[in-house]
Parts: sequence; C-alpha cells; structure tokens
Amino acid sequence: MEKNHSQSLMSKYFTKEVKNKLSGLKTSNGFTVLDAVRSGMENPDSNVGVYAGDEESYSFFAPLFDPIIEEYHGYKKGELHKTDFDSSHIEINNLDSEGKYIISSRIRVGRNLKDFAFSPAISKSERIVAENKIVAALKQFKDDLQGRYCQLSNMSEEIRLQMVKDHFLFKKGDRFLESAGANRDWPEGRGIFYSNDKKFLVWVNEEDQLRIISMQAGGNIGEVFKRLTRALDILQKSLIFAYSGHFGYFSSCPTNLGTAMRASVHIKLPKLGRDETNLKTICASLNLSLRGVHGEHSNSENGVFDISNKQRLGVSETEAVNTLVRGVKELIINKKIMN
Ligand code: ADP
Ligand code: DAR
Repeated sequence: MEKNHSQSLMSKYFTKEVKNKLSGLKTSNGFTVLDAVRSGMENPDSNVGVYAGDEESYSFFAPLFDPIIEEYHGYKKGELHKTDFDSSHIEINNLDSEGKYIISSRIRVGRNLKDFAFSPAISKSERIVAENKIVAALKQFKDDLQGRYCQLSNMSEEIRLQMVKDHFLFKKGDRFLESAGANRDWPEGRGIFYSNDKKFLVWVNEEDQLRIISMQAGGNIGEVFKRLTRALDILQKSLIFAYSGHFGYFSSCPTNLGTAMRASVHIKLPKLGRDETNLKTICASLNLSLRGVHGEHSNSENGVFDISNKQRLGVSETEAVNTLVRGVKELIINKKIMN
C-alpha cells in the first residue's frame, strides 16, 4: 500500500513491518487492519486516521493502535484507566459568572454496548438491535431528564438541519466517518433523544453507539457535569458498556477511549482569535483542543471558538474537566483574551 504522505498518526505508525505483521488478521466481525486504516488512507489530512471496528481491534491490531494511543493520550501499555465522577473535585463550577466570555458549556461521553461491533463494522440489523436496546433504556428518564427520541429516518430535513444549526444534532457523517464505514445504511438505526429543556441529549449510532450529552447556556460546567453524571447513573442500570481496566470505555476512534469525555465551552476570543495558529499553540500548551462552532473540522464564527480537553484516556472524568477549567482560567483570568 502506497504511503499516503499524510501527517496522520496512522501514516507514522502503519509501517511496512506493521502492515506485514497484521495483514491477514481478521476480528470476529471480519474487521481487518486495512479496514482500520482506510479513513486515513482516503483522507490524508486526517490527524489520527484509524478507527476500530470492535473491542478486538485494539488487541488484534495493537502494534498499530498502541503507539497511536501512546502518542495521542501519553498513555502506555500496562497502565490502568481511572474514573472519578465526584463533582466536588471540580475546581471551579462557574467559569464565567459575569457572562462575559462563555456562550455555552457542554460535556459529552461516548459509549458502545458490550459485545456489539462498533460503527465501522456493525451490520444494519445489529445497529437496529442496538438502537432498540438504547431507546428502551432512555424511557427510564424522569423529571428534567425526561424527553423524546426521534429517529433520523422519520425526521424532516428542515428539522434535522435546524437541530444541527442549533448544535444539538450531529452532522450527516463526515468524509472521515464515510471512509471508515460508519455512515453505512444512513440514516437507518440513528436518532437523537432530547430532554424537554434540551439540556440533555443522547445521540444514537453516530460515531459511537451512544454520545451522552449535557449542555446549557453560560459557563456553569459544574451543573453540566452533575446532570451528565445523574443520567449515566440511570443508563448504566440497564445497559452494559464495552469497558476494560486498561482502555476504560471503548470507542471507535482511539482518541475517545478511557473517559470518552469531551468537556467544551463556546467562548468569545475576540483578540486571541485573530491569530488562530497562535491560539492553537496556546491551547496545545494547556492540553486543550481548538474547534470551530460546529465542532470538528468547522470554523470559528465571530471570534467564537470551541475549546475542550484533548486527553480522554489516562485521566479521570474530573481531571478531564479540570483541564478545561484551568485552561479557561488561564485564558480569561490572566487576561490573555484581552491582549
Ligand atoms: P463531539 O463533541 O461529539 O466530539 P463535535 O465536536 O462535532 O462532536 O460537536 C458536535 C456538536 O456539538 C457541534 O454542533 C458543536 O457545535 C456542538 N458543541 C460542542 N461543544 C459545544 C458547546 N460548548 N456549546 C454548544 N455546542 C457545542
Ligand atoms: N477526523 C479523524 C478523527 C479524529 C478524532 N475525531 C473524532 N473521532 N471524531 C482524524 O483522524 O482526523
């Protein structure tokens, strides 16, 4: 296979030796290493470039996945993942009590059902079984978490586009997911649950089988975290998630292993935002990711950016949130935003 001259972690670690070692291996879902690297091969601008088709992918193709995971998360073989949902450990609850900088706060986790193939390898029938199991579990939500589930196949294009515009619904699978095979049978078996106040959402069968999301206007990340924790406590009473002591919660993309948590703020960076390269460097120094207002691979609008924790594996949930808390504190309280 020709090296595709990209800067992705896949192109760095999918050497001829690794390819020869792993070719011919197939997981119980029929997933091969060429399936795992297809997205990065077809999209040379990928940052990572690999996806797992199932839990087995991470062990069958460890010579490829392990160095990518170590470089992305700084997490080594033999390490044990840690969990902490104790909200009292969050260092600052409201990151912007005066409402000067932060438009909205969101925390999401990814989850996949134990013994199910992930989005790149799951069959249409298995995806629908997963959807039905998840929708049944969503019916448990009461009070502020109570809401409704809408299948994408029954949603008008107008409503779908509006929900994407309002940052609630996932976009139609991007080209990275398309190449990975995650968009097969679109939109069958996919949908969104949202609470009546739209502060709690669950995406079903996007990149992972569940994306469990808590979000609200303003900077009160502590409230967002507590709502998410309550919802997870309810869901895991009836769903068993793919998990291991080393990898934490399994995800189709290795960047989302472990806590599978991305805590983000939409924040106004009027001056810093003028030099996005410099801003990206500042964020990287704070172990933060910089995205546009419509998520990954989108642009900022009117000086508003999506800033979030980069590392998800080898940190606990509260440590992931505190990375965001400290980063935002650095940006706001040290007045970097104003200079
Ligand atoms: P994910 O967070 O699930 O990895 P994306 O980065 O693509 O996926 O973001 C998904 C959607 O969530 C996008 O529409 C994005 O605008 C929205 N979003 C992310 N963070 C926030 C936030 N802090 N406030 C409001 N919307 C957000
Ligand atoms: N765009 C792919 C995936 C990177 C991480 N984002 C996810 N999983 N949504 C890339 O390799 O750049």
